[in-house]
Amino acid sequence: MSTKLIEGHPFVAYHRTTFDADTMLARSREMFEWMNARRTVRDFSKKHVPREVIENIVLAASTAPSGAHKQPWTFCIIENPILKKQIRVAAEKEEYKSYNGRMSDRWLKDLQKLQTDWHKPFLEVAPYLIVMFKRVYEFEEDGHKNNNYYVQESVGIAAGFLLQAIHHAGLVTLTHTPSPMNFLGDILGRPENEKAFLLLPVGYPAEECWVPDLQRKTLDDVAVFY
Ligand code: IYR
Repeated sequence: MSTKLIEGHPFVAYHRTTFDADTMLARSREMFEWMNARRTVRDFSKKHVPREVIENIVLAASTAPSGAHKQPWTFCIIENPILKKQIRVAAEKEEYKSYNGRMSDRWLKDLQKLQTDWHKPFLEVAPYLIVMFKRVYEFEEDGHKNNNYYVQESVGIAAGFLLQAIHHAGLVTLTHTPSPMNFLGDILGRPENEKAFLLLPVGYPAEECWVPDLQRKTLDDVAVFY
């Protein structure tokens, strides 16, 4: 591997496999079709998933680009049924308040097609919960705080990578956002520089698994070519 120093900083030569136009066309189409088959799932099986699969999925997510390569994220992986129960109870408490007063009528109406409510049984059924925390700042060795850069963007991209890795493994997930989410940091004993970002149950779909019949926007709906 060839390396060199630029202004004293190590660089490595980067070589990427490239493809001819036909191969690219086929690969890009296959990738789209594969991603288009992903659905958000709320009906999970209890079936065990090997821990190493989850480790690989998290490693894949952590390859996401991030501001100044700070990788400002922590993934908490919860298998312990007592913790899962605590998380379910706390999430349902917040969600109950959201569905019964905090969310607007328009919002509740928009959610009717998804048929969600404050009950969150999947938080105990799925074999794993992954909680993504964003690391708003880091504690330096001398104890002072340094903000990370583009934290929201970086963690959002890592979440996308995580979803893709979960889907690629043949598993399913849900981007669950109980609101407010502070209870997750409390239950998991996270440090004050970490704020909960997403809660994802991960596992196999239940044998009987239903998802809403949603259509995705077309290319014309979402893209403008200049
Ligand atoms: N966080 C709530 C409500 C909810 C909000 C949106 I926007 C959704 O797309 C789905 C659900 C819940 O998880 O039920």
